[in-house]
Amino acid sequence: MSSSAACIFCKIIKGDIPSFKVFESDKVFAFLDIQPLSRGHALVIPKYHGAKLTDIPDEDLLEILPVAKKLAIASGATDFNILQNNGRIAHQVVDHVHFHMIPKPNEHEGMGISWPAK
Ligand code: D5M
Repeated sequence: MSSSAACIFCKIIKGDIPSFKVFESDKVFAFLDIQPLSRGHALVIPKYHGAKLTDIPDEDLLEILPVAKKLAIASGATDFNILQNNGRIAHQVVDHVHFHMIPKPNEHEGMGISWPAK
């Protein structure tokens, strides 16, 4: 799979930069966000380099979204955001396609997070 030497997420996939991995399959990797907006905030990425959503074939996108859903369930939050930024104006900072899964627990809800997601 193609990788970019300069890409921080490619380095995470290779294990050159540490991460808290929460899921991995042949094509998809997921890890906790280093600047979490809530407890359990995770990033789901393809295991090859593609900068934007438009660089990823549909069949690969079909593998990524179910992982975000799986992590949302594993987070224990019934409310959550799935967020995906493309380009600087849209607030993309890391140029490797990633889906944010951001749990939004309410005050009455425990967060029974169990990583890694099964
Ligand atoms: O979001 C990029 C996200 O990537 C942002 O929430 C921080 C996160 N990030 C950056 N470096 C790391 C490392 N090393 N580990 C985990 N998370 C990281 P964007 O949608 O591009 O604005």
